[in-house]
Amino acid sequence: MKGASDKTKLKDMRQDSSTYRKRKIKIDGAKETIFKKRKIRTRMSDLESFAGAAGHSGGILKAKNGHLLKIFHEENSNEPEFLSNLPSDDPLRPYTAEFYGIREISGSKYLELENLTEDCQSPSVMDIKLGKKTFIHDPKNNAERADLFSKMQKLDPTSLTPEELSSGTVTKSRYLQFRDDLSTTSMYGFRIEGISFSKDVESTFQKPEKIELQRMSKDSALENFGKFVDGNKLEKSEVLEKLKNLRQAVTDSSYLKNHQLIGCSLLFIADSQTLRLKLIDFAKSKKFESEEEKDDSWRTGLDNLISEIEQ
Ligand code: I3P
Repeated sequence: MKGASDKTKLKDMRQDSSTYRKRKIKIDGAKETIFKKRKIRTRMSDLESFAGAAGHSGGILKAKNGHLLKIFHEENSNEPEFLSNLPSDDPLRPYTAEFYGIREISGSKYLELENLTEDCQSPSVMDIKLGKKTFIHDPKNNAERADLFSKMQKLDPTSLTPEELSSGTVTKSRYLQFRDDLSTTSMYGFRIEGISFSKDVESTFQKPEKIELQRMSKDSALENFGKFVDGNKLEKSEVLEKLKNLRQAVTDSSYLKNHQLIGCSLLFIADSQTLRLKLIDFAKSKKFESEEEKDDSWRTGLDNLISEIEQ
C-alpha cells in the first residue's frame, strides 16, 4: 500500500501548510528550508500539474534548485541504477532526465531529477506508456486488495470473476494485467497515460478524464494525439521526424542492447510550438540476463505509434 501512503503524505502536507513552512530539506549535505508559507501553494500546484501531466499519481516534489524529487522505494525501483549506469555518450542519454542522486527528506528517499519542463513558458505534456506489458512479476503484487477491486469495478465490472466478486478483492498483478488488456497496451504496445494541456490549448480542447484514458480505444487515443498536435500548433511532419530520430537513437543505443524498458513512458513536451521528446520512469527497467527474459515490446509500441500517426 506504499502508493496510498505517499498520496496520504502529500495530502497531509497540502492540508498543513505550517508543516511546510518549517520543513527542512537536506540537499548536498546542507540543511535548508525550501518551502516558505506563501510559496507553498504555488509550488504544490506546479507540482500537481507536472505530476498530472506526466501521469504520475503522486510522490513528486519540487526542490528550491528547480529539480524534481521523486519518491523512491529502494525495494522496487531500479531507476537510480538504470540512470546512473547509462553512459554519457549513449544515444539514449539526450532522451532521459539528468539524475543528480538520492536525497533523504524526513525519513523518505527521493531521486533528484532534472525538471524537464523547467525552461518552458506554458507547456502541454502528454505521457504515452510504452510496451505490451507495463509491469513485472513481483511476489509483492500477489496480495489481495480491495482498493484495486473497486477500481476494476468502476472500469469494467463485467471482467470480474465470480470468485473476485465474492471476495471483493483482486491482486495487483491481476489489476495491472487487466489495465494493460483494457487499454491499447496489450494489443498495440502503447497507451496514453496522461495529458495536460497548457491554458492556451485548454480553451479549445478539454483533456480527457483519467477513467476515459484508462478505457480509451486506439481510435480515441489517436484522436487525442491529434488534438495535442493541433492544439499546440505542432507540425505533424516535425512530430514524426522527432519520433523517428528517437527510434534511430534507441536502435543505435548500446545500452539498450542488454537493457529492457518496462513501464517506461514517452513524454511529449510541447511549448511555444516546439516539441521535445523524453523517456521517463525506469523503475522497472533493467539489464536482462538472458534472451528469454528480454521484452522488447516497447520498441513495437514505438513503431506502432509512428505508423499509426503516419497514416
Ligand atoms: C496504478 C498505476 C500505478 C501503480 C499503482 C496502480 O493504477 O498502475 O503505476 O503504482 O499501484 O494502482 P491506475 O493507473 O489504474 O490508477 P506503481 O507504478 O508504483 O506500481 P499502487 O496502487 O500499488 O500504488
